Amino acid sequence: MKRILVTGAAGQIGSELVPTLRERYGREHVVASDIKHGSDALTHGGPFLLLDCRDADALADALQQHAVDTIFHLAAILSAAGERDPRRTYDVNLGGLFQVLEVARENGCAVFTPSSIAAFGPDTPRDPTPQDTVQRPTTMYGVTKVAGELLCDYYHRRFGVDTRGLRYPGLISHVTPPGGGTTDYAVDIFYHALRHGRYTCFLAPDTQLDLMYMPDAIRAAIELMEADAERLHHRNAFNVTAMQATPARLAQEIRRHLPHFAIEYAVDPARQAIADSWPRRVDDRAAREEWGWRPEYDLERMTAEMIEQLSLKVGKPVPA
Ligand code: NAD
Ligand code: AKB
Repeated sequence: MKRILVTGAAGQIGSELVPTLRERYGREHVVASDIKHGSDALTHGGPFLLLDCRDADALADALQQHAVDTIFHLAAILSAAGERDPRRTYDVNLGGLFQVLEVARENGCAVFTPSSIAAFGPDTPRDPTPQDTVQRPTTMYGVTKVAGELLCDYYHRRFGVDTRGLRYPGLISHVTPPGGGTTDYAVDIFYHALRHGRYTCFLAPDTQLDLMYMPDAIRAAIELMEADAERLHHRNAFNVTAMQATPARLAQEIRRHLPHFAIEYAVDPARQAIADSWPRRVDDRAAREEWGWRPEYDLERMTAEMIEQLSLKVGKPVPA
């Protein structure tokens, strides 16, 4: 049975990953941690610690007290927030990962670390983006993601730490709002469609990016961590995707459910520049071949479920 520590557990991914892990491995076997309290379910549904991932002593205590053998390291600052405070982004994203890898090495833990489509840059082939290709990102977030992939490779090669990771695309979910990324529009659009019947998008209508619905993202992380290590060649940076969409295409899909939904555009040059430096579509064949990755949600299915779930949360759509 795995005993797990999740860092950054109160964020968009952690608030859904933790309940899934607790259901699978037992509630007492999954310790959620963050620098802030999350939902009641997260904080009271099993062990919870206030923990800064840069604090090596606190990390080591947590691993030893709870006999942890696996760390899901989610604590990070995302792309748009990262450009507002590059110094803190470097400190949390790389400083935190370094401490996590060190305590993992000392305590014999496996480590899951998400990378991102942000690990690519304007020199990368954009459609499709190969698994192994040029990585010269132009954001601090992207720089920390590439360096993080390399650090994880290093700890595996040099010290035998069982490090694994995915390059997630923009994630869409309805439990916890996203934490300051460039793909946040693809979540905001649903809240605004239901609450106000309209949305002003900060990316241009034809900006195509890879997206994924949260249940697929959670399943991918667990499947990768449970995969046969012998089969993993790209262990720390698997391209994964589920769908490609532009704001205009997503709006069109939402209109199938909410026919009066209107979208307008007020492009934010900073976030548009970030999106324009990322892939339009990644090639995820390595993940499919090495550990059997298959997404279950396409644009149509994800949109239907987001509207159904968010209607329960924010109320019925506004009348036309
Ligand atoms: P999020 O911003 O929603 O959550 C991150 C959490 O980390 C927050 O709850 C925050 O309080 C916590 N945190 C910040 N600094 C911390 C510190 N010093 N110590 C401990 N906790 C700290 O992010 P998320 O969307 O859940 O992302 C989790 C991981 O997945 C990150 O590595 C992110 O880069 C990656 N990722 C996310 C997406 C996405 O679309 N959500 C896409 C690609 C990759
Ligand atoms: C962001 O937009 O920063 C994240 C990501 C793709 O890493 N959603």
